[in-house]
Amino acid sequence: MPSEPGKTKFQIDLRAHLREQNISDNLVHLICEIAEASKYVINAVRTGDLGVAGTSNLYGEEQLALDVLSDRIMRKRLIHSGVVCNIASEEMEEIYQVTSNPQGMFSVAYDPLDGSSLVDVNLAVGTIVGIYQGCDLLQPGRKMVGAMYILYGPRVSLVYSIGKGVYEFTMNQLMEFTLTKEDVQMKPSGDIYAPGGLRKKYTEENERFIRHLEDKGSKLRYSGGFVPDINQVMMKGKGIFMYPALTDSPNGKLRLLFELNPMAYLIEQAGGAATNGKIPILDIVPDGLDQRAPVYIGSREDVEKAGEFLNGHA
Ligand code: AFP
Repeated sequence: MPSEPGKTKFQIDLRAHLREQNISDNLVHLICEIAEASKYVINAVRTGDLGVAGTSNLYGEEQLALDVLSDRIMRKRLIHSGVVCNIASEEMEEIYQVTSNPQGMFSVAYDPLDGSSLVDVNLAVGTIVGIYQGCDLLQPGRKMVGAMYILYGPRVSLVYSIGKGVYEFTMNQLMEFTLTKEDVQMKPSGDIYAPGGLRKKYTEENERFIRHLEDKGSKLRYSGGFVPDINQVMMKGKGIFMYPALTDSPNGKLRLLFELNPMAYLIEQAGGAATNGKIPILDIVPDGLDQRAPVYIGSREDVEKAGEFLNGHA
């Protein structure tokens, strides 16, 4: 990959890197706008009000002031990008149509501040984004033209893919995102497991799968934040995250459009896999914005093994 004169490829910033990827200027612009928005979100996370907003979201969950503020930051930036026609977020009741740009080239589904309930105990949180060509958001995730997340941890990192591998950028002291990892690749099998949901509500199949992971020597690594938990599995290059069906919630907890699709896209691009136990997450046809699905995501062989346990073949 050529880089700017006088710079090594690991000093290159996000915009310069994207310009080398042979994609449209509009997609470069959109990804950079989301990266810019994340700088305001991290500022809100670091200094904003930790209280509740007094409202609830599409799922009936109490919204925190930070959820609402992060959503406004993201939405405003997307509207003003000039290239987006439809926007949906975990914090919105319905699809937001950008009337000033009805012919926009892209639609965006995002979770502005995933794991927001962890900010008060100072754990890592993140923003998750899926990008679709055109104005239809209710498509299988495989139709996405790009996905990314921004992780607000001890450092701020941005991990993206446009279907040409996975790249990690890290925010430097000038608040620029510069390339820190290219072509992130996962190993076929790993020794980390991150299981969400109350264990006493696991089905027998999931219980047996967990015992299998423990017997093979996997270490428990679960923070309760989807972005840091996925980032760990992806950047260590091994392991599995799961949030299974529970006895009282057959579709688990995590949201297809706002959480699972973007992460499944990134993990597949890194050579991993993501399934709901039956089919790849990216092949699920969404029937609504609020759709949830069970998920097993990470190293390919570990995800396949989960499928064997769930379908009675192990
Ligand atoms: P919050 O945004 O309510 O903190 O939920 C975070 C989340 O959607 C996802 O980031 C985690 O992986 C998952 O929920 C954690 O759920 P449990 O608390 O049930 O483990």
